[in-house]
Amino acid sequence: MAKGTVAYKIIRDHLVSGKLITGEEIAIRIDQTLTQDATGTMAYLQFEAMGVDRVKTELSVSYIDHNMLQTDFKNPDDHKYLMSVAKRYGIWLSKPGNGICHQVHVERFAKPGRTLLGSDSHTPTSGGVGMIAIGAGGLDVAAAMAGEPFYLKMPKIVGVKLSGRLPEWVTAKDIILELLRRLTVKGGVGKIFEYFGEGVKELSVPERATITNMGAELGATTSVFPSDEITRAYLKAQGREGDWVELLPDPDAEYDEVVEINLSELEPLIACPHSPDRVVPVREVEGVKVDQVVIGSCTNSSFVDLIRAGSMLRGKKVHPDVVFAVAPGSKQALELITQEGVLLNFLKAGARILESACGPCIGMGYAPPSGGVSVRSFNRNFEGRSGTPDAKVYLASPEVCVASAIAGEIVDPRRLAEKENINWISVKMPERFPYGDEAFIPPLPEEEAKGVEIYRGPNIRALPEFDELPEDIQGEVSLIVGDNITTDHIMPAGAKILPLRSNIYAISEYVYHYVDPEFLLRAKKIRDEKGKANVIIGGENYGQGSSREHAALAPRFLGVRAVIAKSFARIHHANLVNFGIVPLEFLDKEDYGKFSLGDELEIPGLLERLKEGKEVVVINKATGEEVLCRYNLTPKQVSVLLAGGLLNWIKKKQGVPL
Ligand code: MIC
Ligand code: SF4
Repeated sequence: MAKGTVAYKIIRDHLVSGKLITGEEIAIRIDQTLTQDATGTMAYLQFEAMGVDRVKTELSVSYIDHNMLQTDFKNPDDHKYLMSVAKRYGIWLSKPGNGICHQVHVERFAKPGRTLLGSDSHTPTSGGVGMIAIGAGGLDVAAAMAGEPFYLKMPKIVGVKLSGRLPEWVTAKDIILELLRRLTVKGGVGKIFEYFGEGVKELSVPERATITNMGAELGATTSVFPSDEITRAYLKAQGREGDWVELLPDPDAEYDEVVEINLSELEPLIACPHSPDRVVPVREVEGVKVDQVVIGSCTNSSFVDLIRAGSMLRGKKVHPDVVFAVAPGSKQALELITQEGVLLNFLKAGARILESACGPCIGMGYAPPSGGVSVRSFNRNFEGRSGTPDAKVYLASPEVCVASAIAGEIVDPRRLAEKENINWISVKMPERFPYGDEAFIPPLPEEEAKGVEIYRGPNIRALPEFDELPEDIQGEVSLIVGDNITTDHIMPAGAKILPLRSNIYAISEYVYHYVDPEFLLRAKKIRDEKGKANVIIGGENYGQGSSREHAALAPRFLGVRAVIAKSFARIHHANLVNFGIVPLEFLDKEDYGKFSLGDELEIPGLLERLKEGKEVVVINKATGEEVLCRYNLTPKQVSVLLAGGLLNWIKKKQGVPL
């Protein structure tokens, strides 16, 4: 039961209901929340609908970092909405340009021993300072701001024992890539990864945050490091020593499982297109010609990353065939590399300097050329995510990125360093960081806040209303997909679609756009002309990746009422429930093959069966076959589904008219 571990202790101290037994439903109190603009507008529309006067958390922060292109009124309208909501409800606001939410949160707000719920899948980044930080859909975060606890199944606590010392040119990124190589993108579902052992002392807070950040790619609930003297020194340099508490695993702590990594045996690794778990040693793909390189994203854009990358470039030039860019993770990191003179190295080497924002990571600018190869220090390389459908994106440490930018081809940094006479440097932690707090707007006092009017531009459309779950489902198979479908497949982002996040009517036109452009018309026909429910058939790990609830909300709007899959990713599963789509799992995975596009289906007595906890029968009317399905739903989730979604459920609970 993992007693005595850091994760167990934090969860125990925040337990509101349930027993700390793996797989049992628990509810935990949420101390802090974060949102970003792309999920935030919807989260705050939902929060507003809950009729609460002021956030009930210790701290809530609204970041603007994703939708930054501002090619027309849409994004700035959303920013203005978010700024007014923050003022109205007692929320901190981090202005555009201030940095990527996770990076900034670690720097300025993350607190050891506390809980954080964020409407972004990389929220676990703050686990790098010893907090339980979980990514969730916007609606769950809105509920937490309204004072609701967060419900989850008690995860398994996996101890990752780090022994040995990282060799030169091998970094934190290689530790998490090694885990992804071993465990794959679904290896972490239902698990918390807690790091322990001698090797932990080798890692600074930003390096720990790289690991907890990319733990999201394992499908993990979260990842956590202990809070030790290294954490204390970091928080002190941030002017926040008062936020520090020591949090170490007890000497007799027992993990549910243990994975061991000997740091001394690692070498530079790289994830090949198009999945973060297609990991091989860099030397195996050496020689692949590179078109563009970028250092940035919430995974690897801290000052540690930038200082080392910038130092490698001193007196060097980016290869003439390569375009190289840097997007510092925060204004603080940018200020620091400016002070240290490292920014100049980037400029002199021929780098483009991008804004401190998500940018290329989510296809917001800097897309690769057709069929191009891009080497990035990021965390996701799903097909098409960069904005170029046929680009090939590789993921690696900033050091591998710089080496490849200089060489014009993928190269092991150890080999390049030898050839080009580049020395490895260990980065010194500053005594005091430039805080960079100018770009935060603190919450207004309660009385003043009450008078603030919320701004709503034409890009913001009210949420559609959804009905309750019908007794039975009469449906049709409108799409069949394979394993590891990502939320980028379901609800793509990028420069054209991301600005539509506050308008469900407009964004739903792009559901499964690149997977099957015919899906939209089919779904609408089933919904409007045939008056039936759309049913999607999926493979393993359905809905991995982002926390975007639009990947559930928009399909629900198009009439999807059930997804039948071999298995689901955690956040998407919760989002489906939150928007009233029933996630069913094949009892026998072979039954996946028993459905064809256009088959008519019936799910008789669905409502009763959910209420009674019985397995569900899906009748394929086209073949006459019956397939048994189960569901992995807690009692609370069943009642949410019956209500037609979480918003209806909360409104009922709070006595707000539906
Ligand atoms: C992502 O990395 O895919 C995002 C964009 O940050 C998402 C959130 C979103 O879709 O807005 C995430 O990771 O949750
Ligand atoms: Fe932003 Fe990319 Fe991090 Fe998502 S993964 S929060 S898009 S930097």
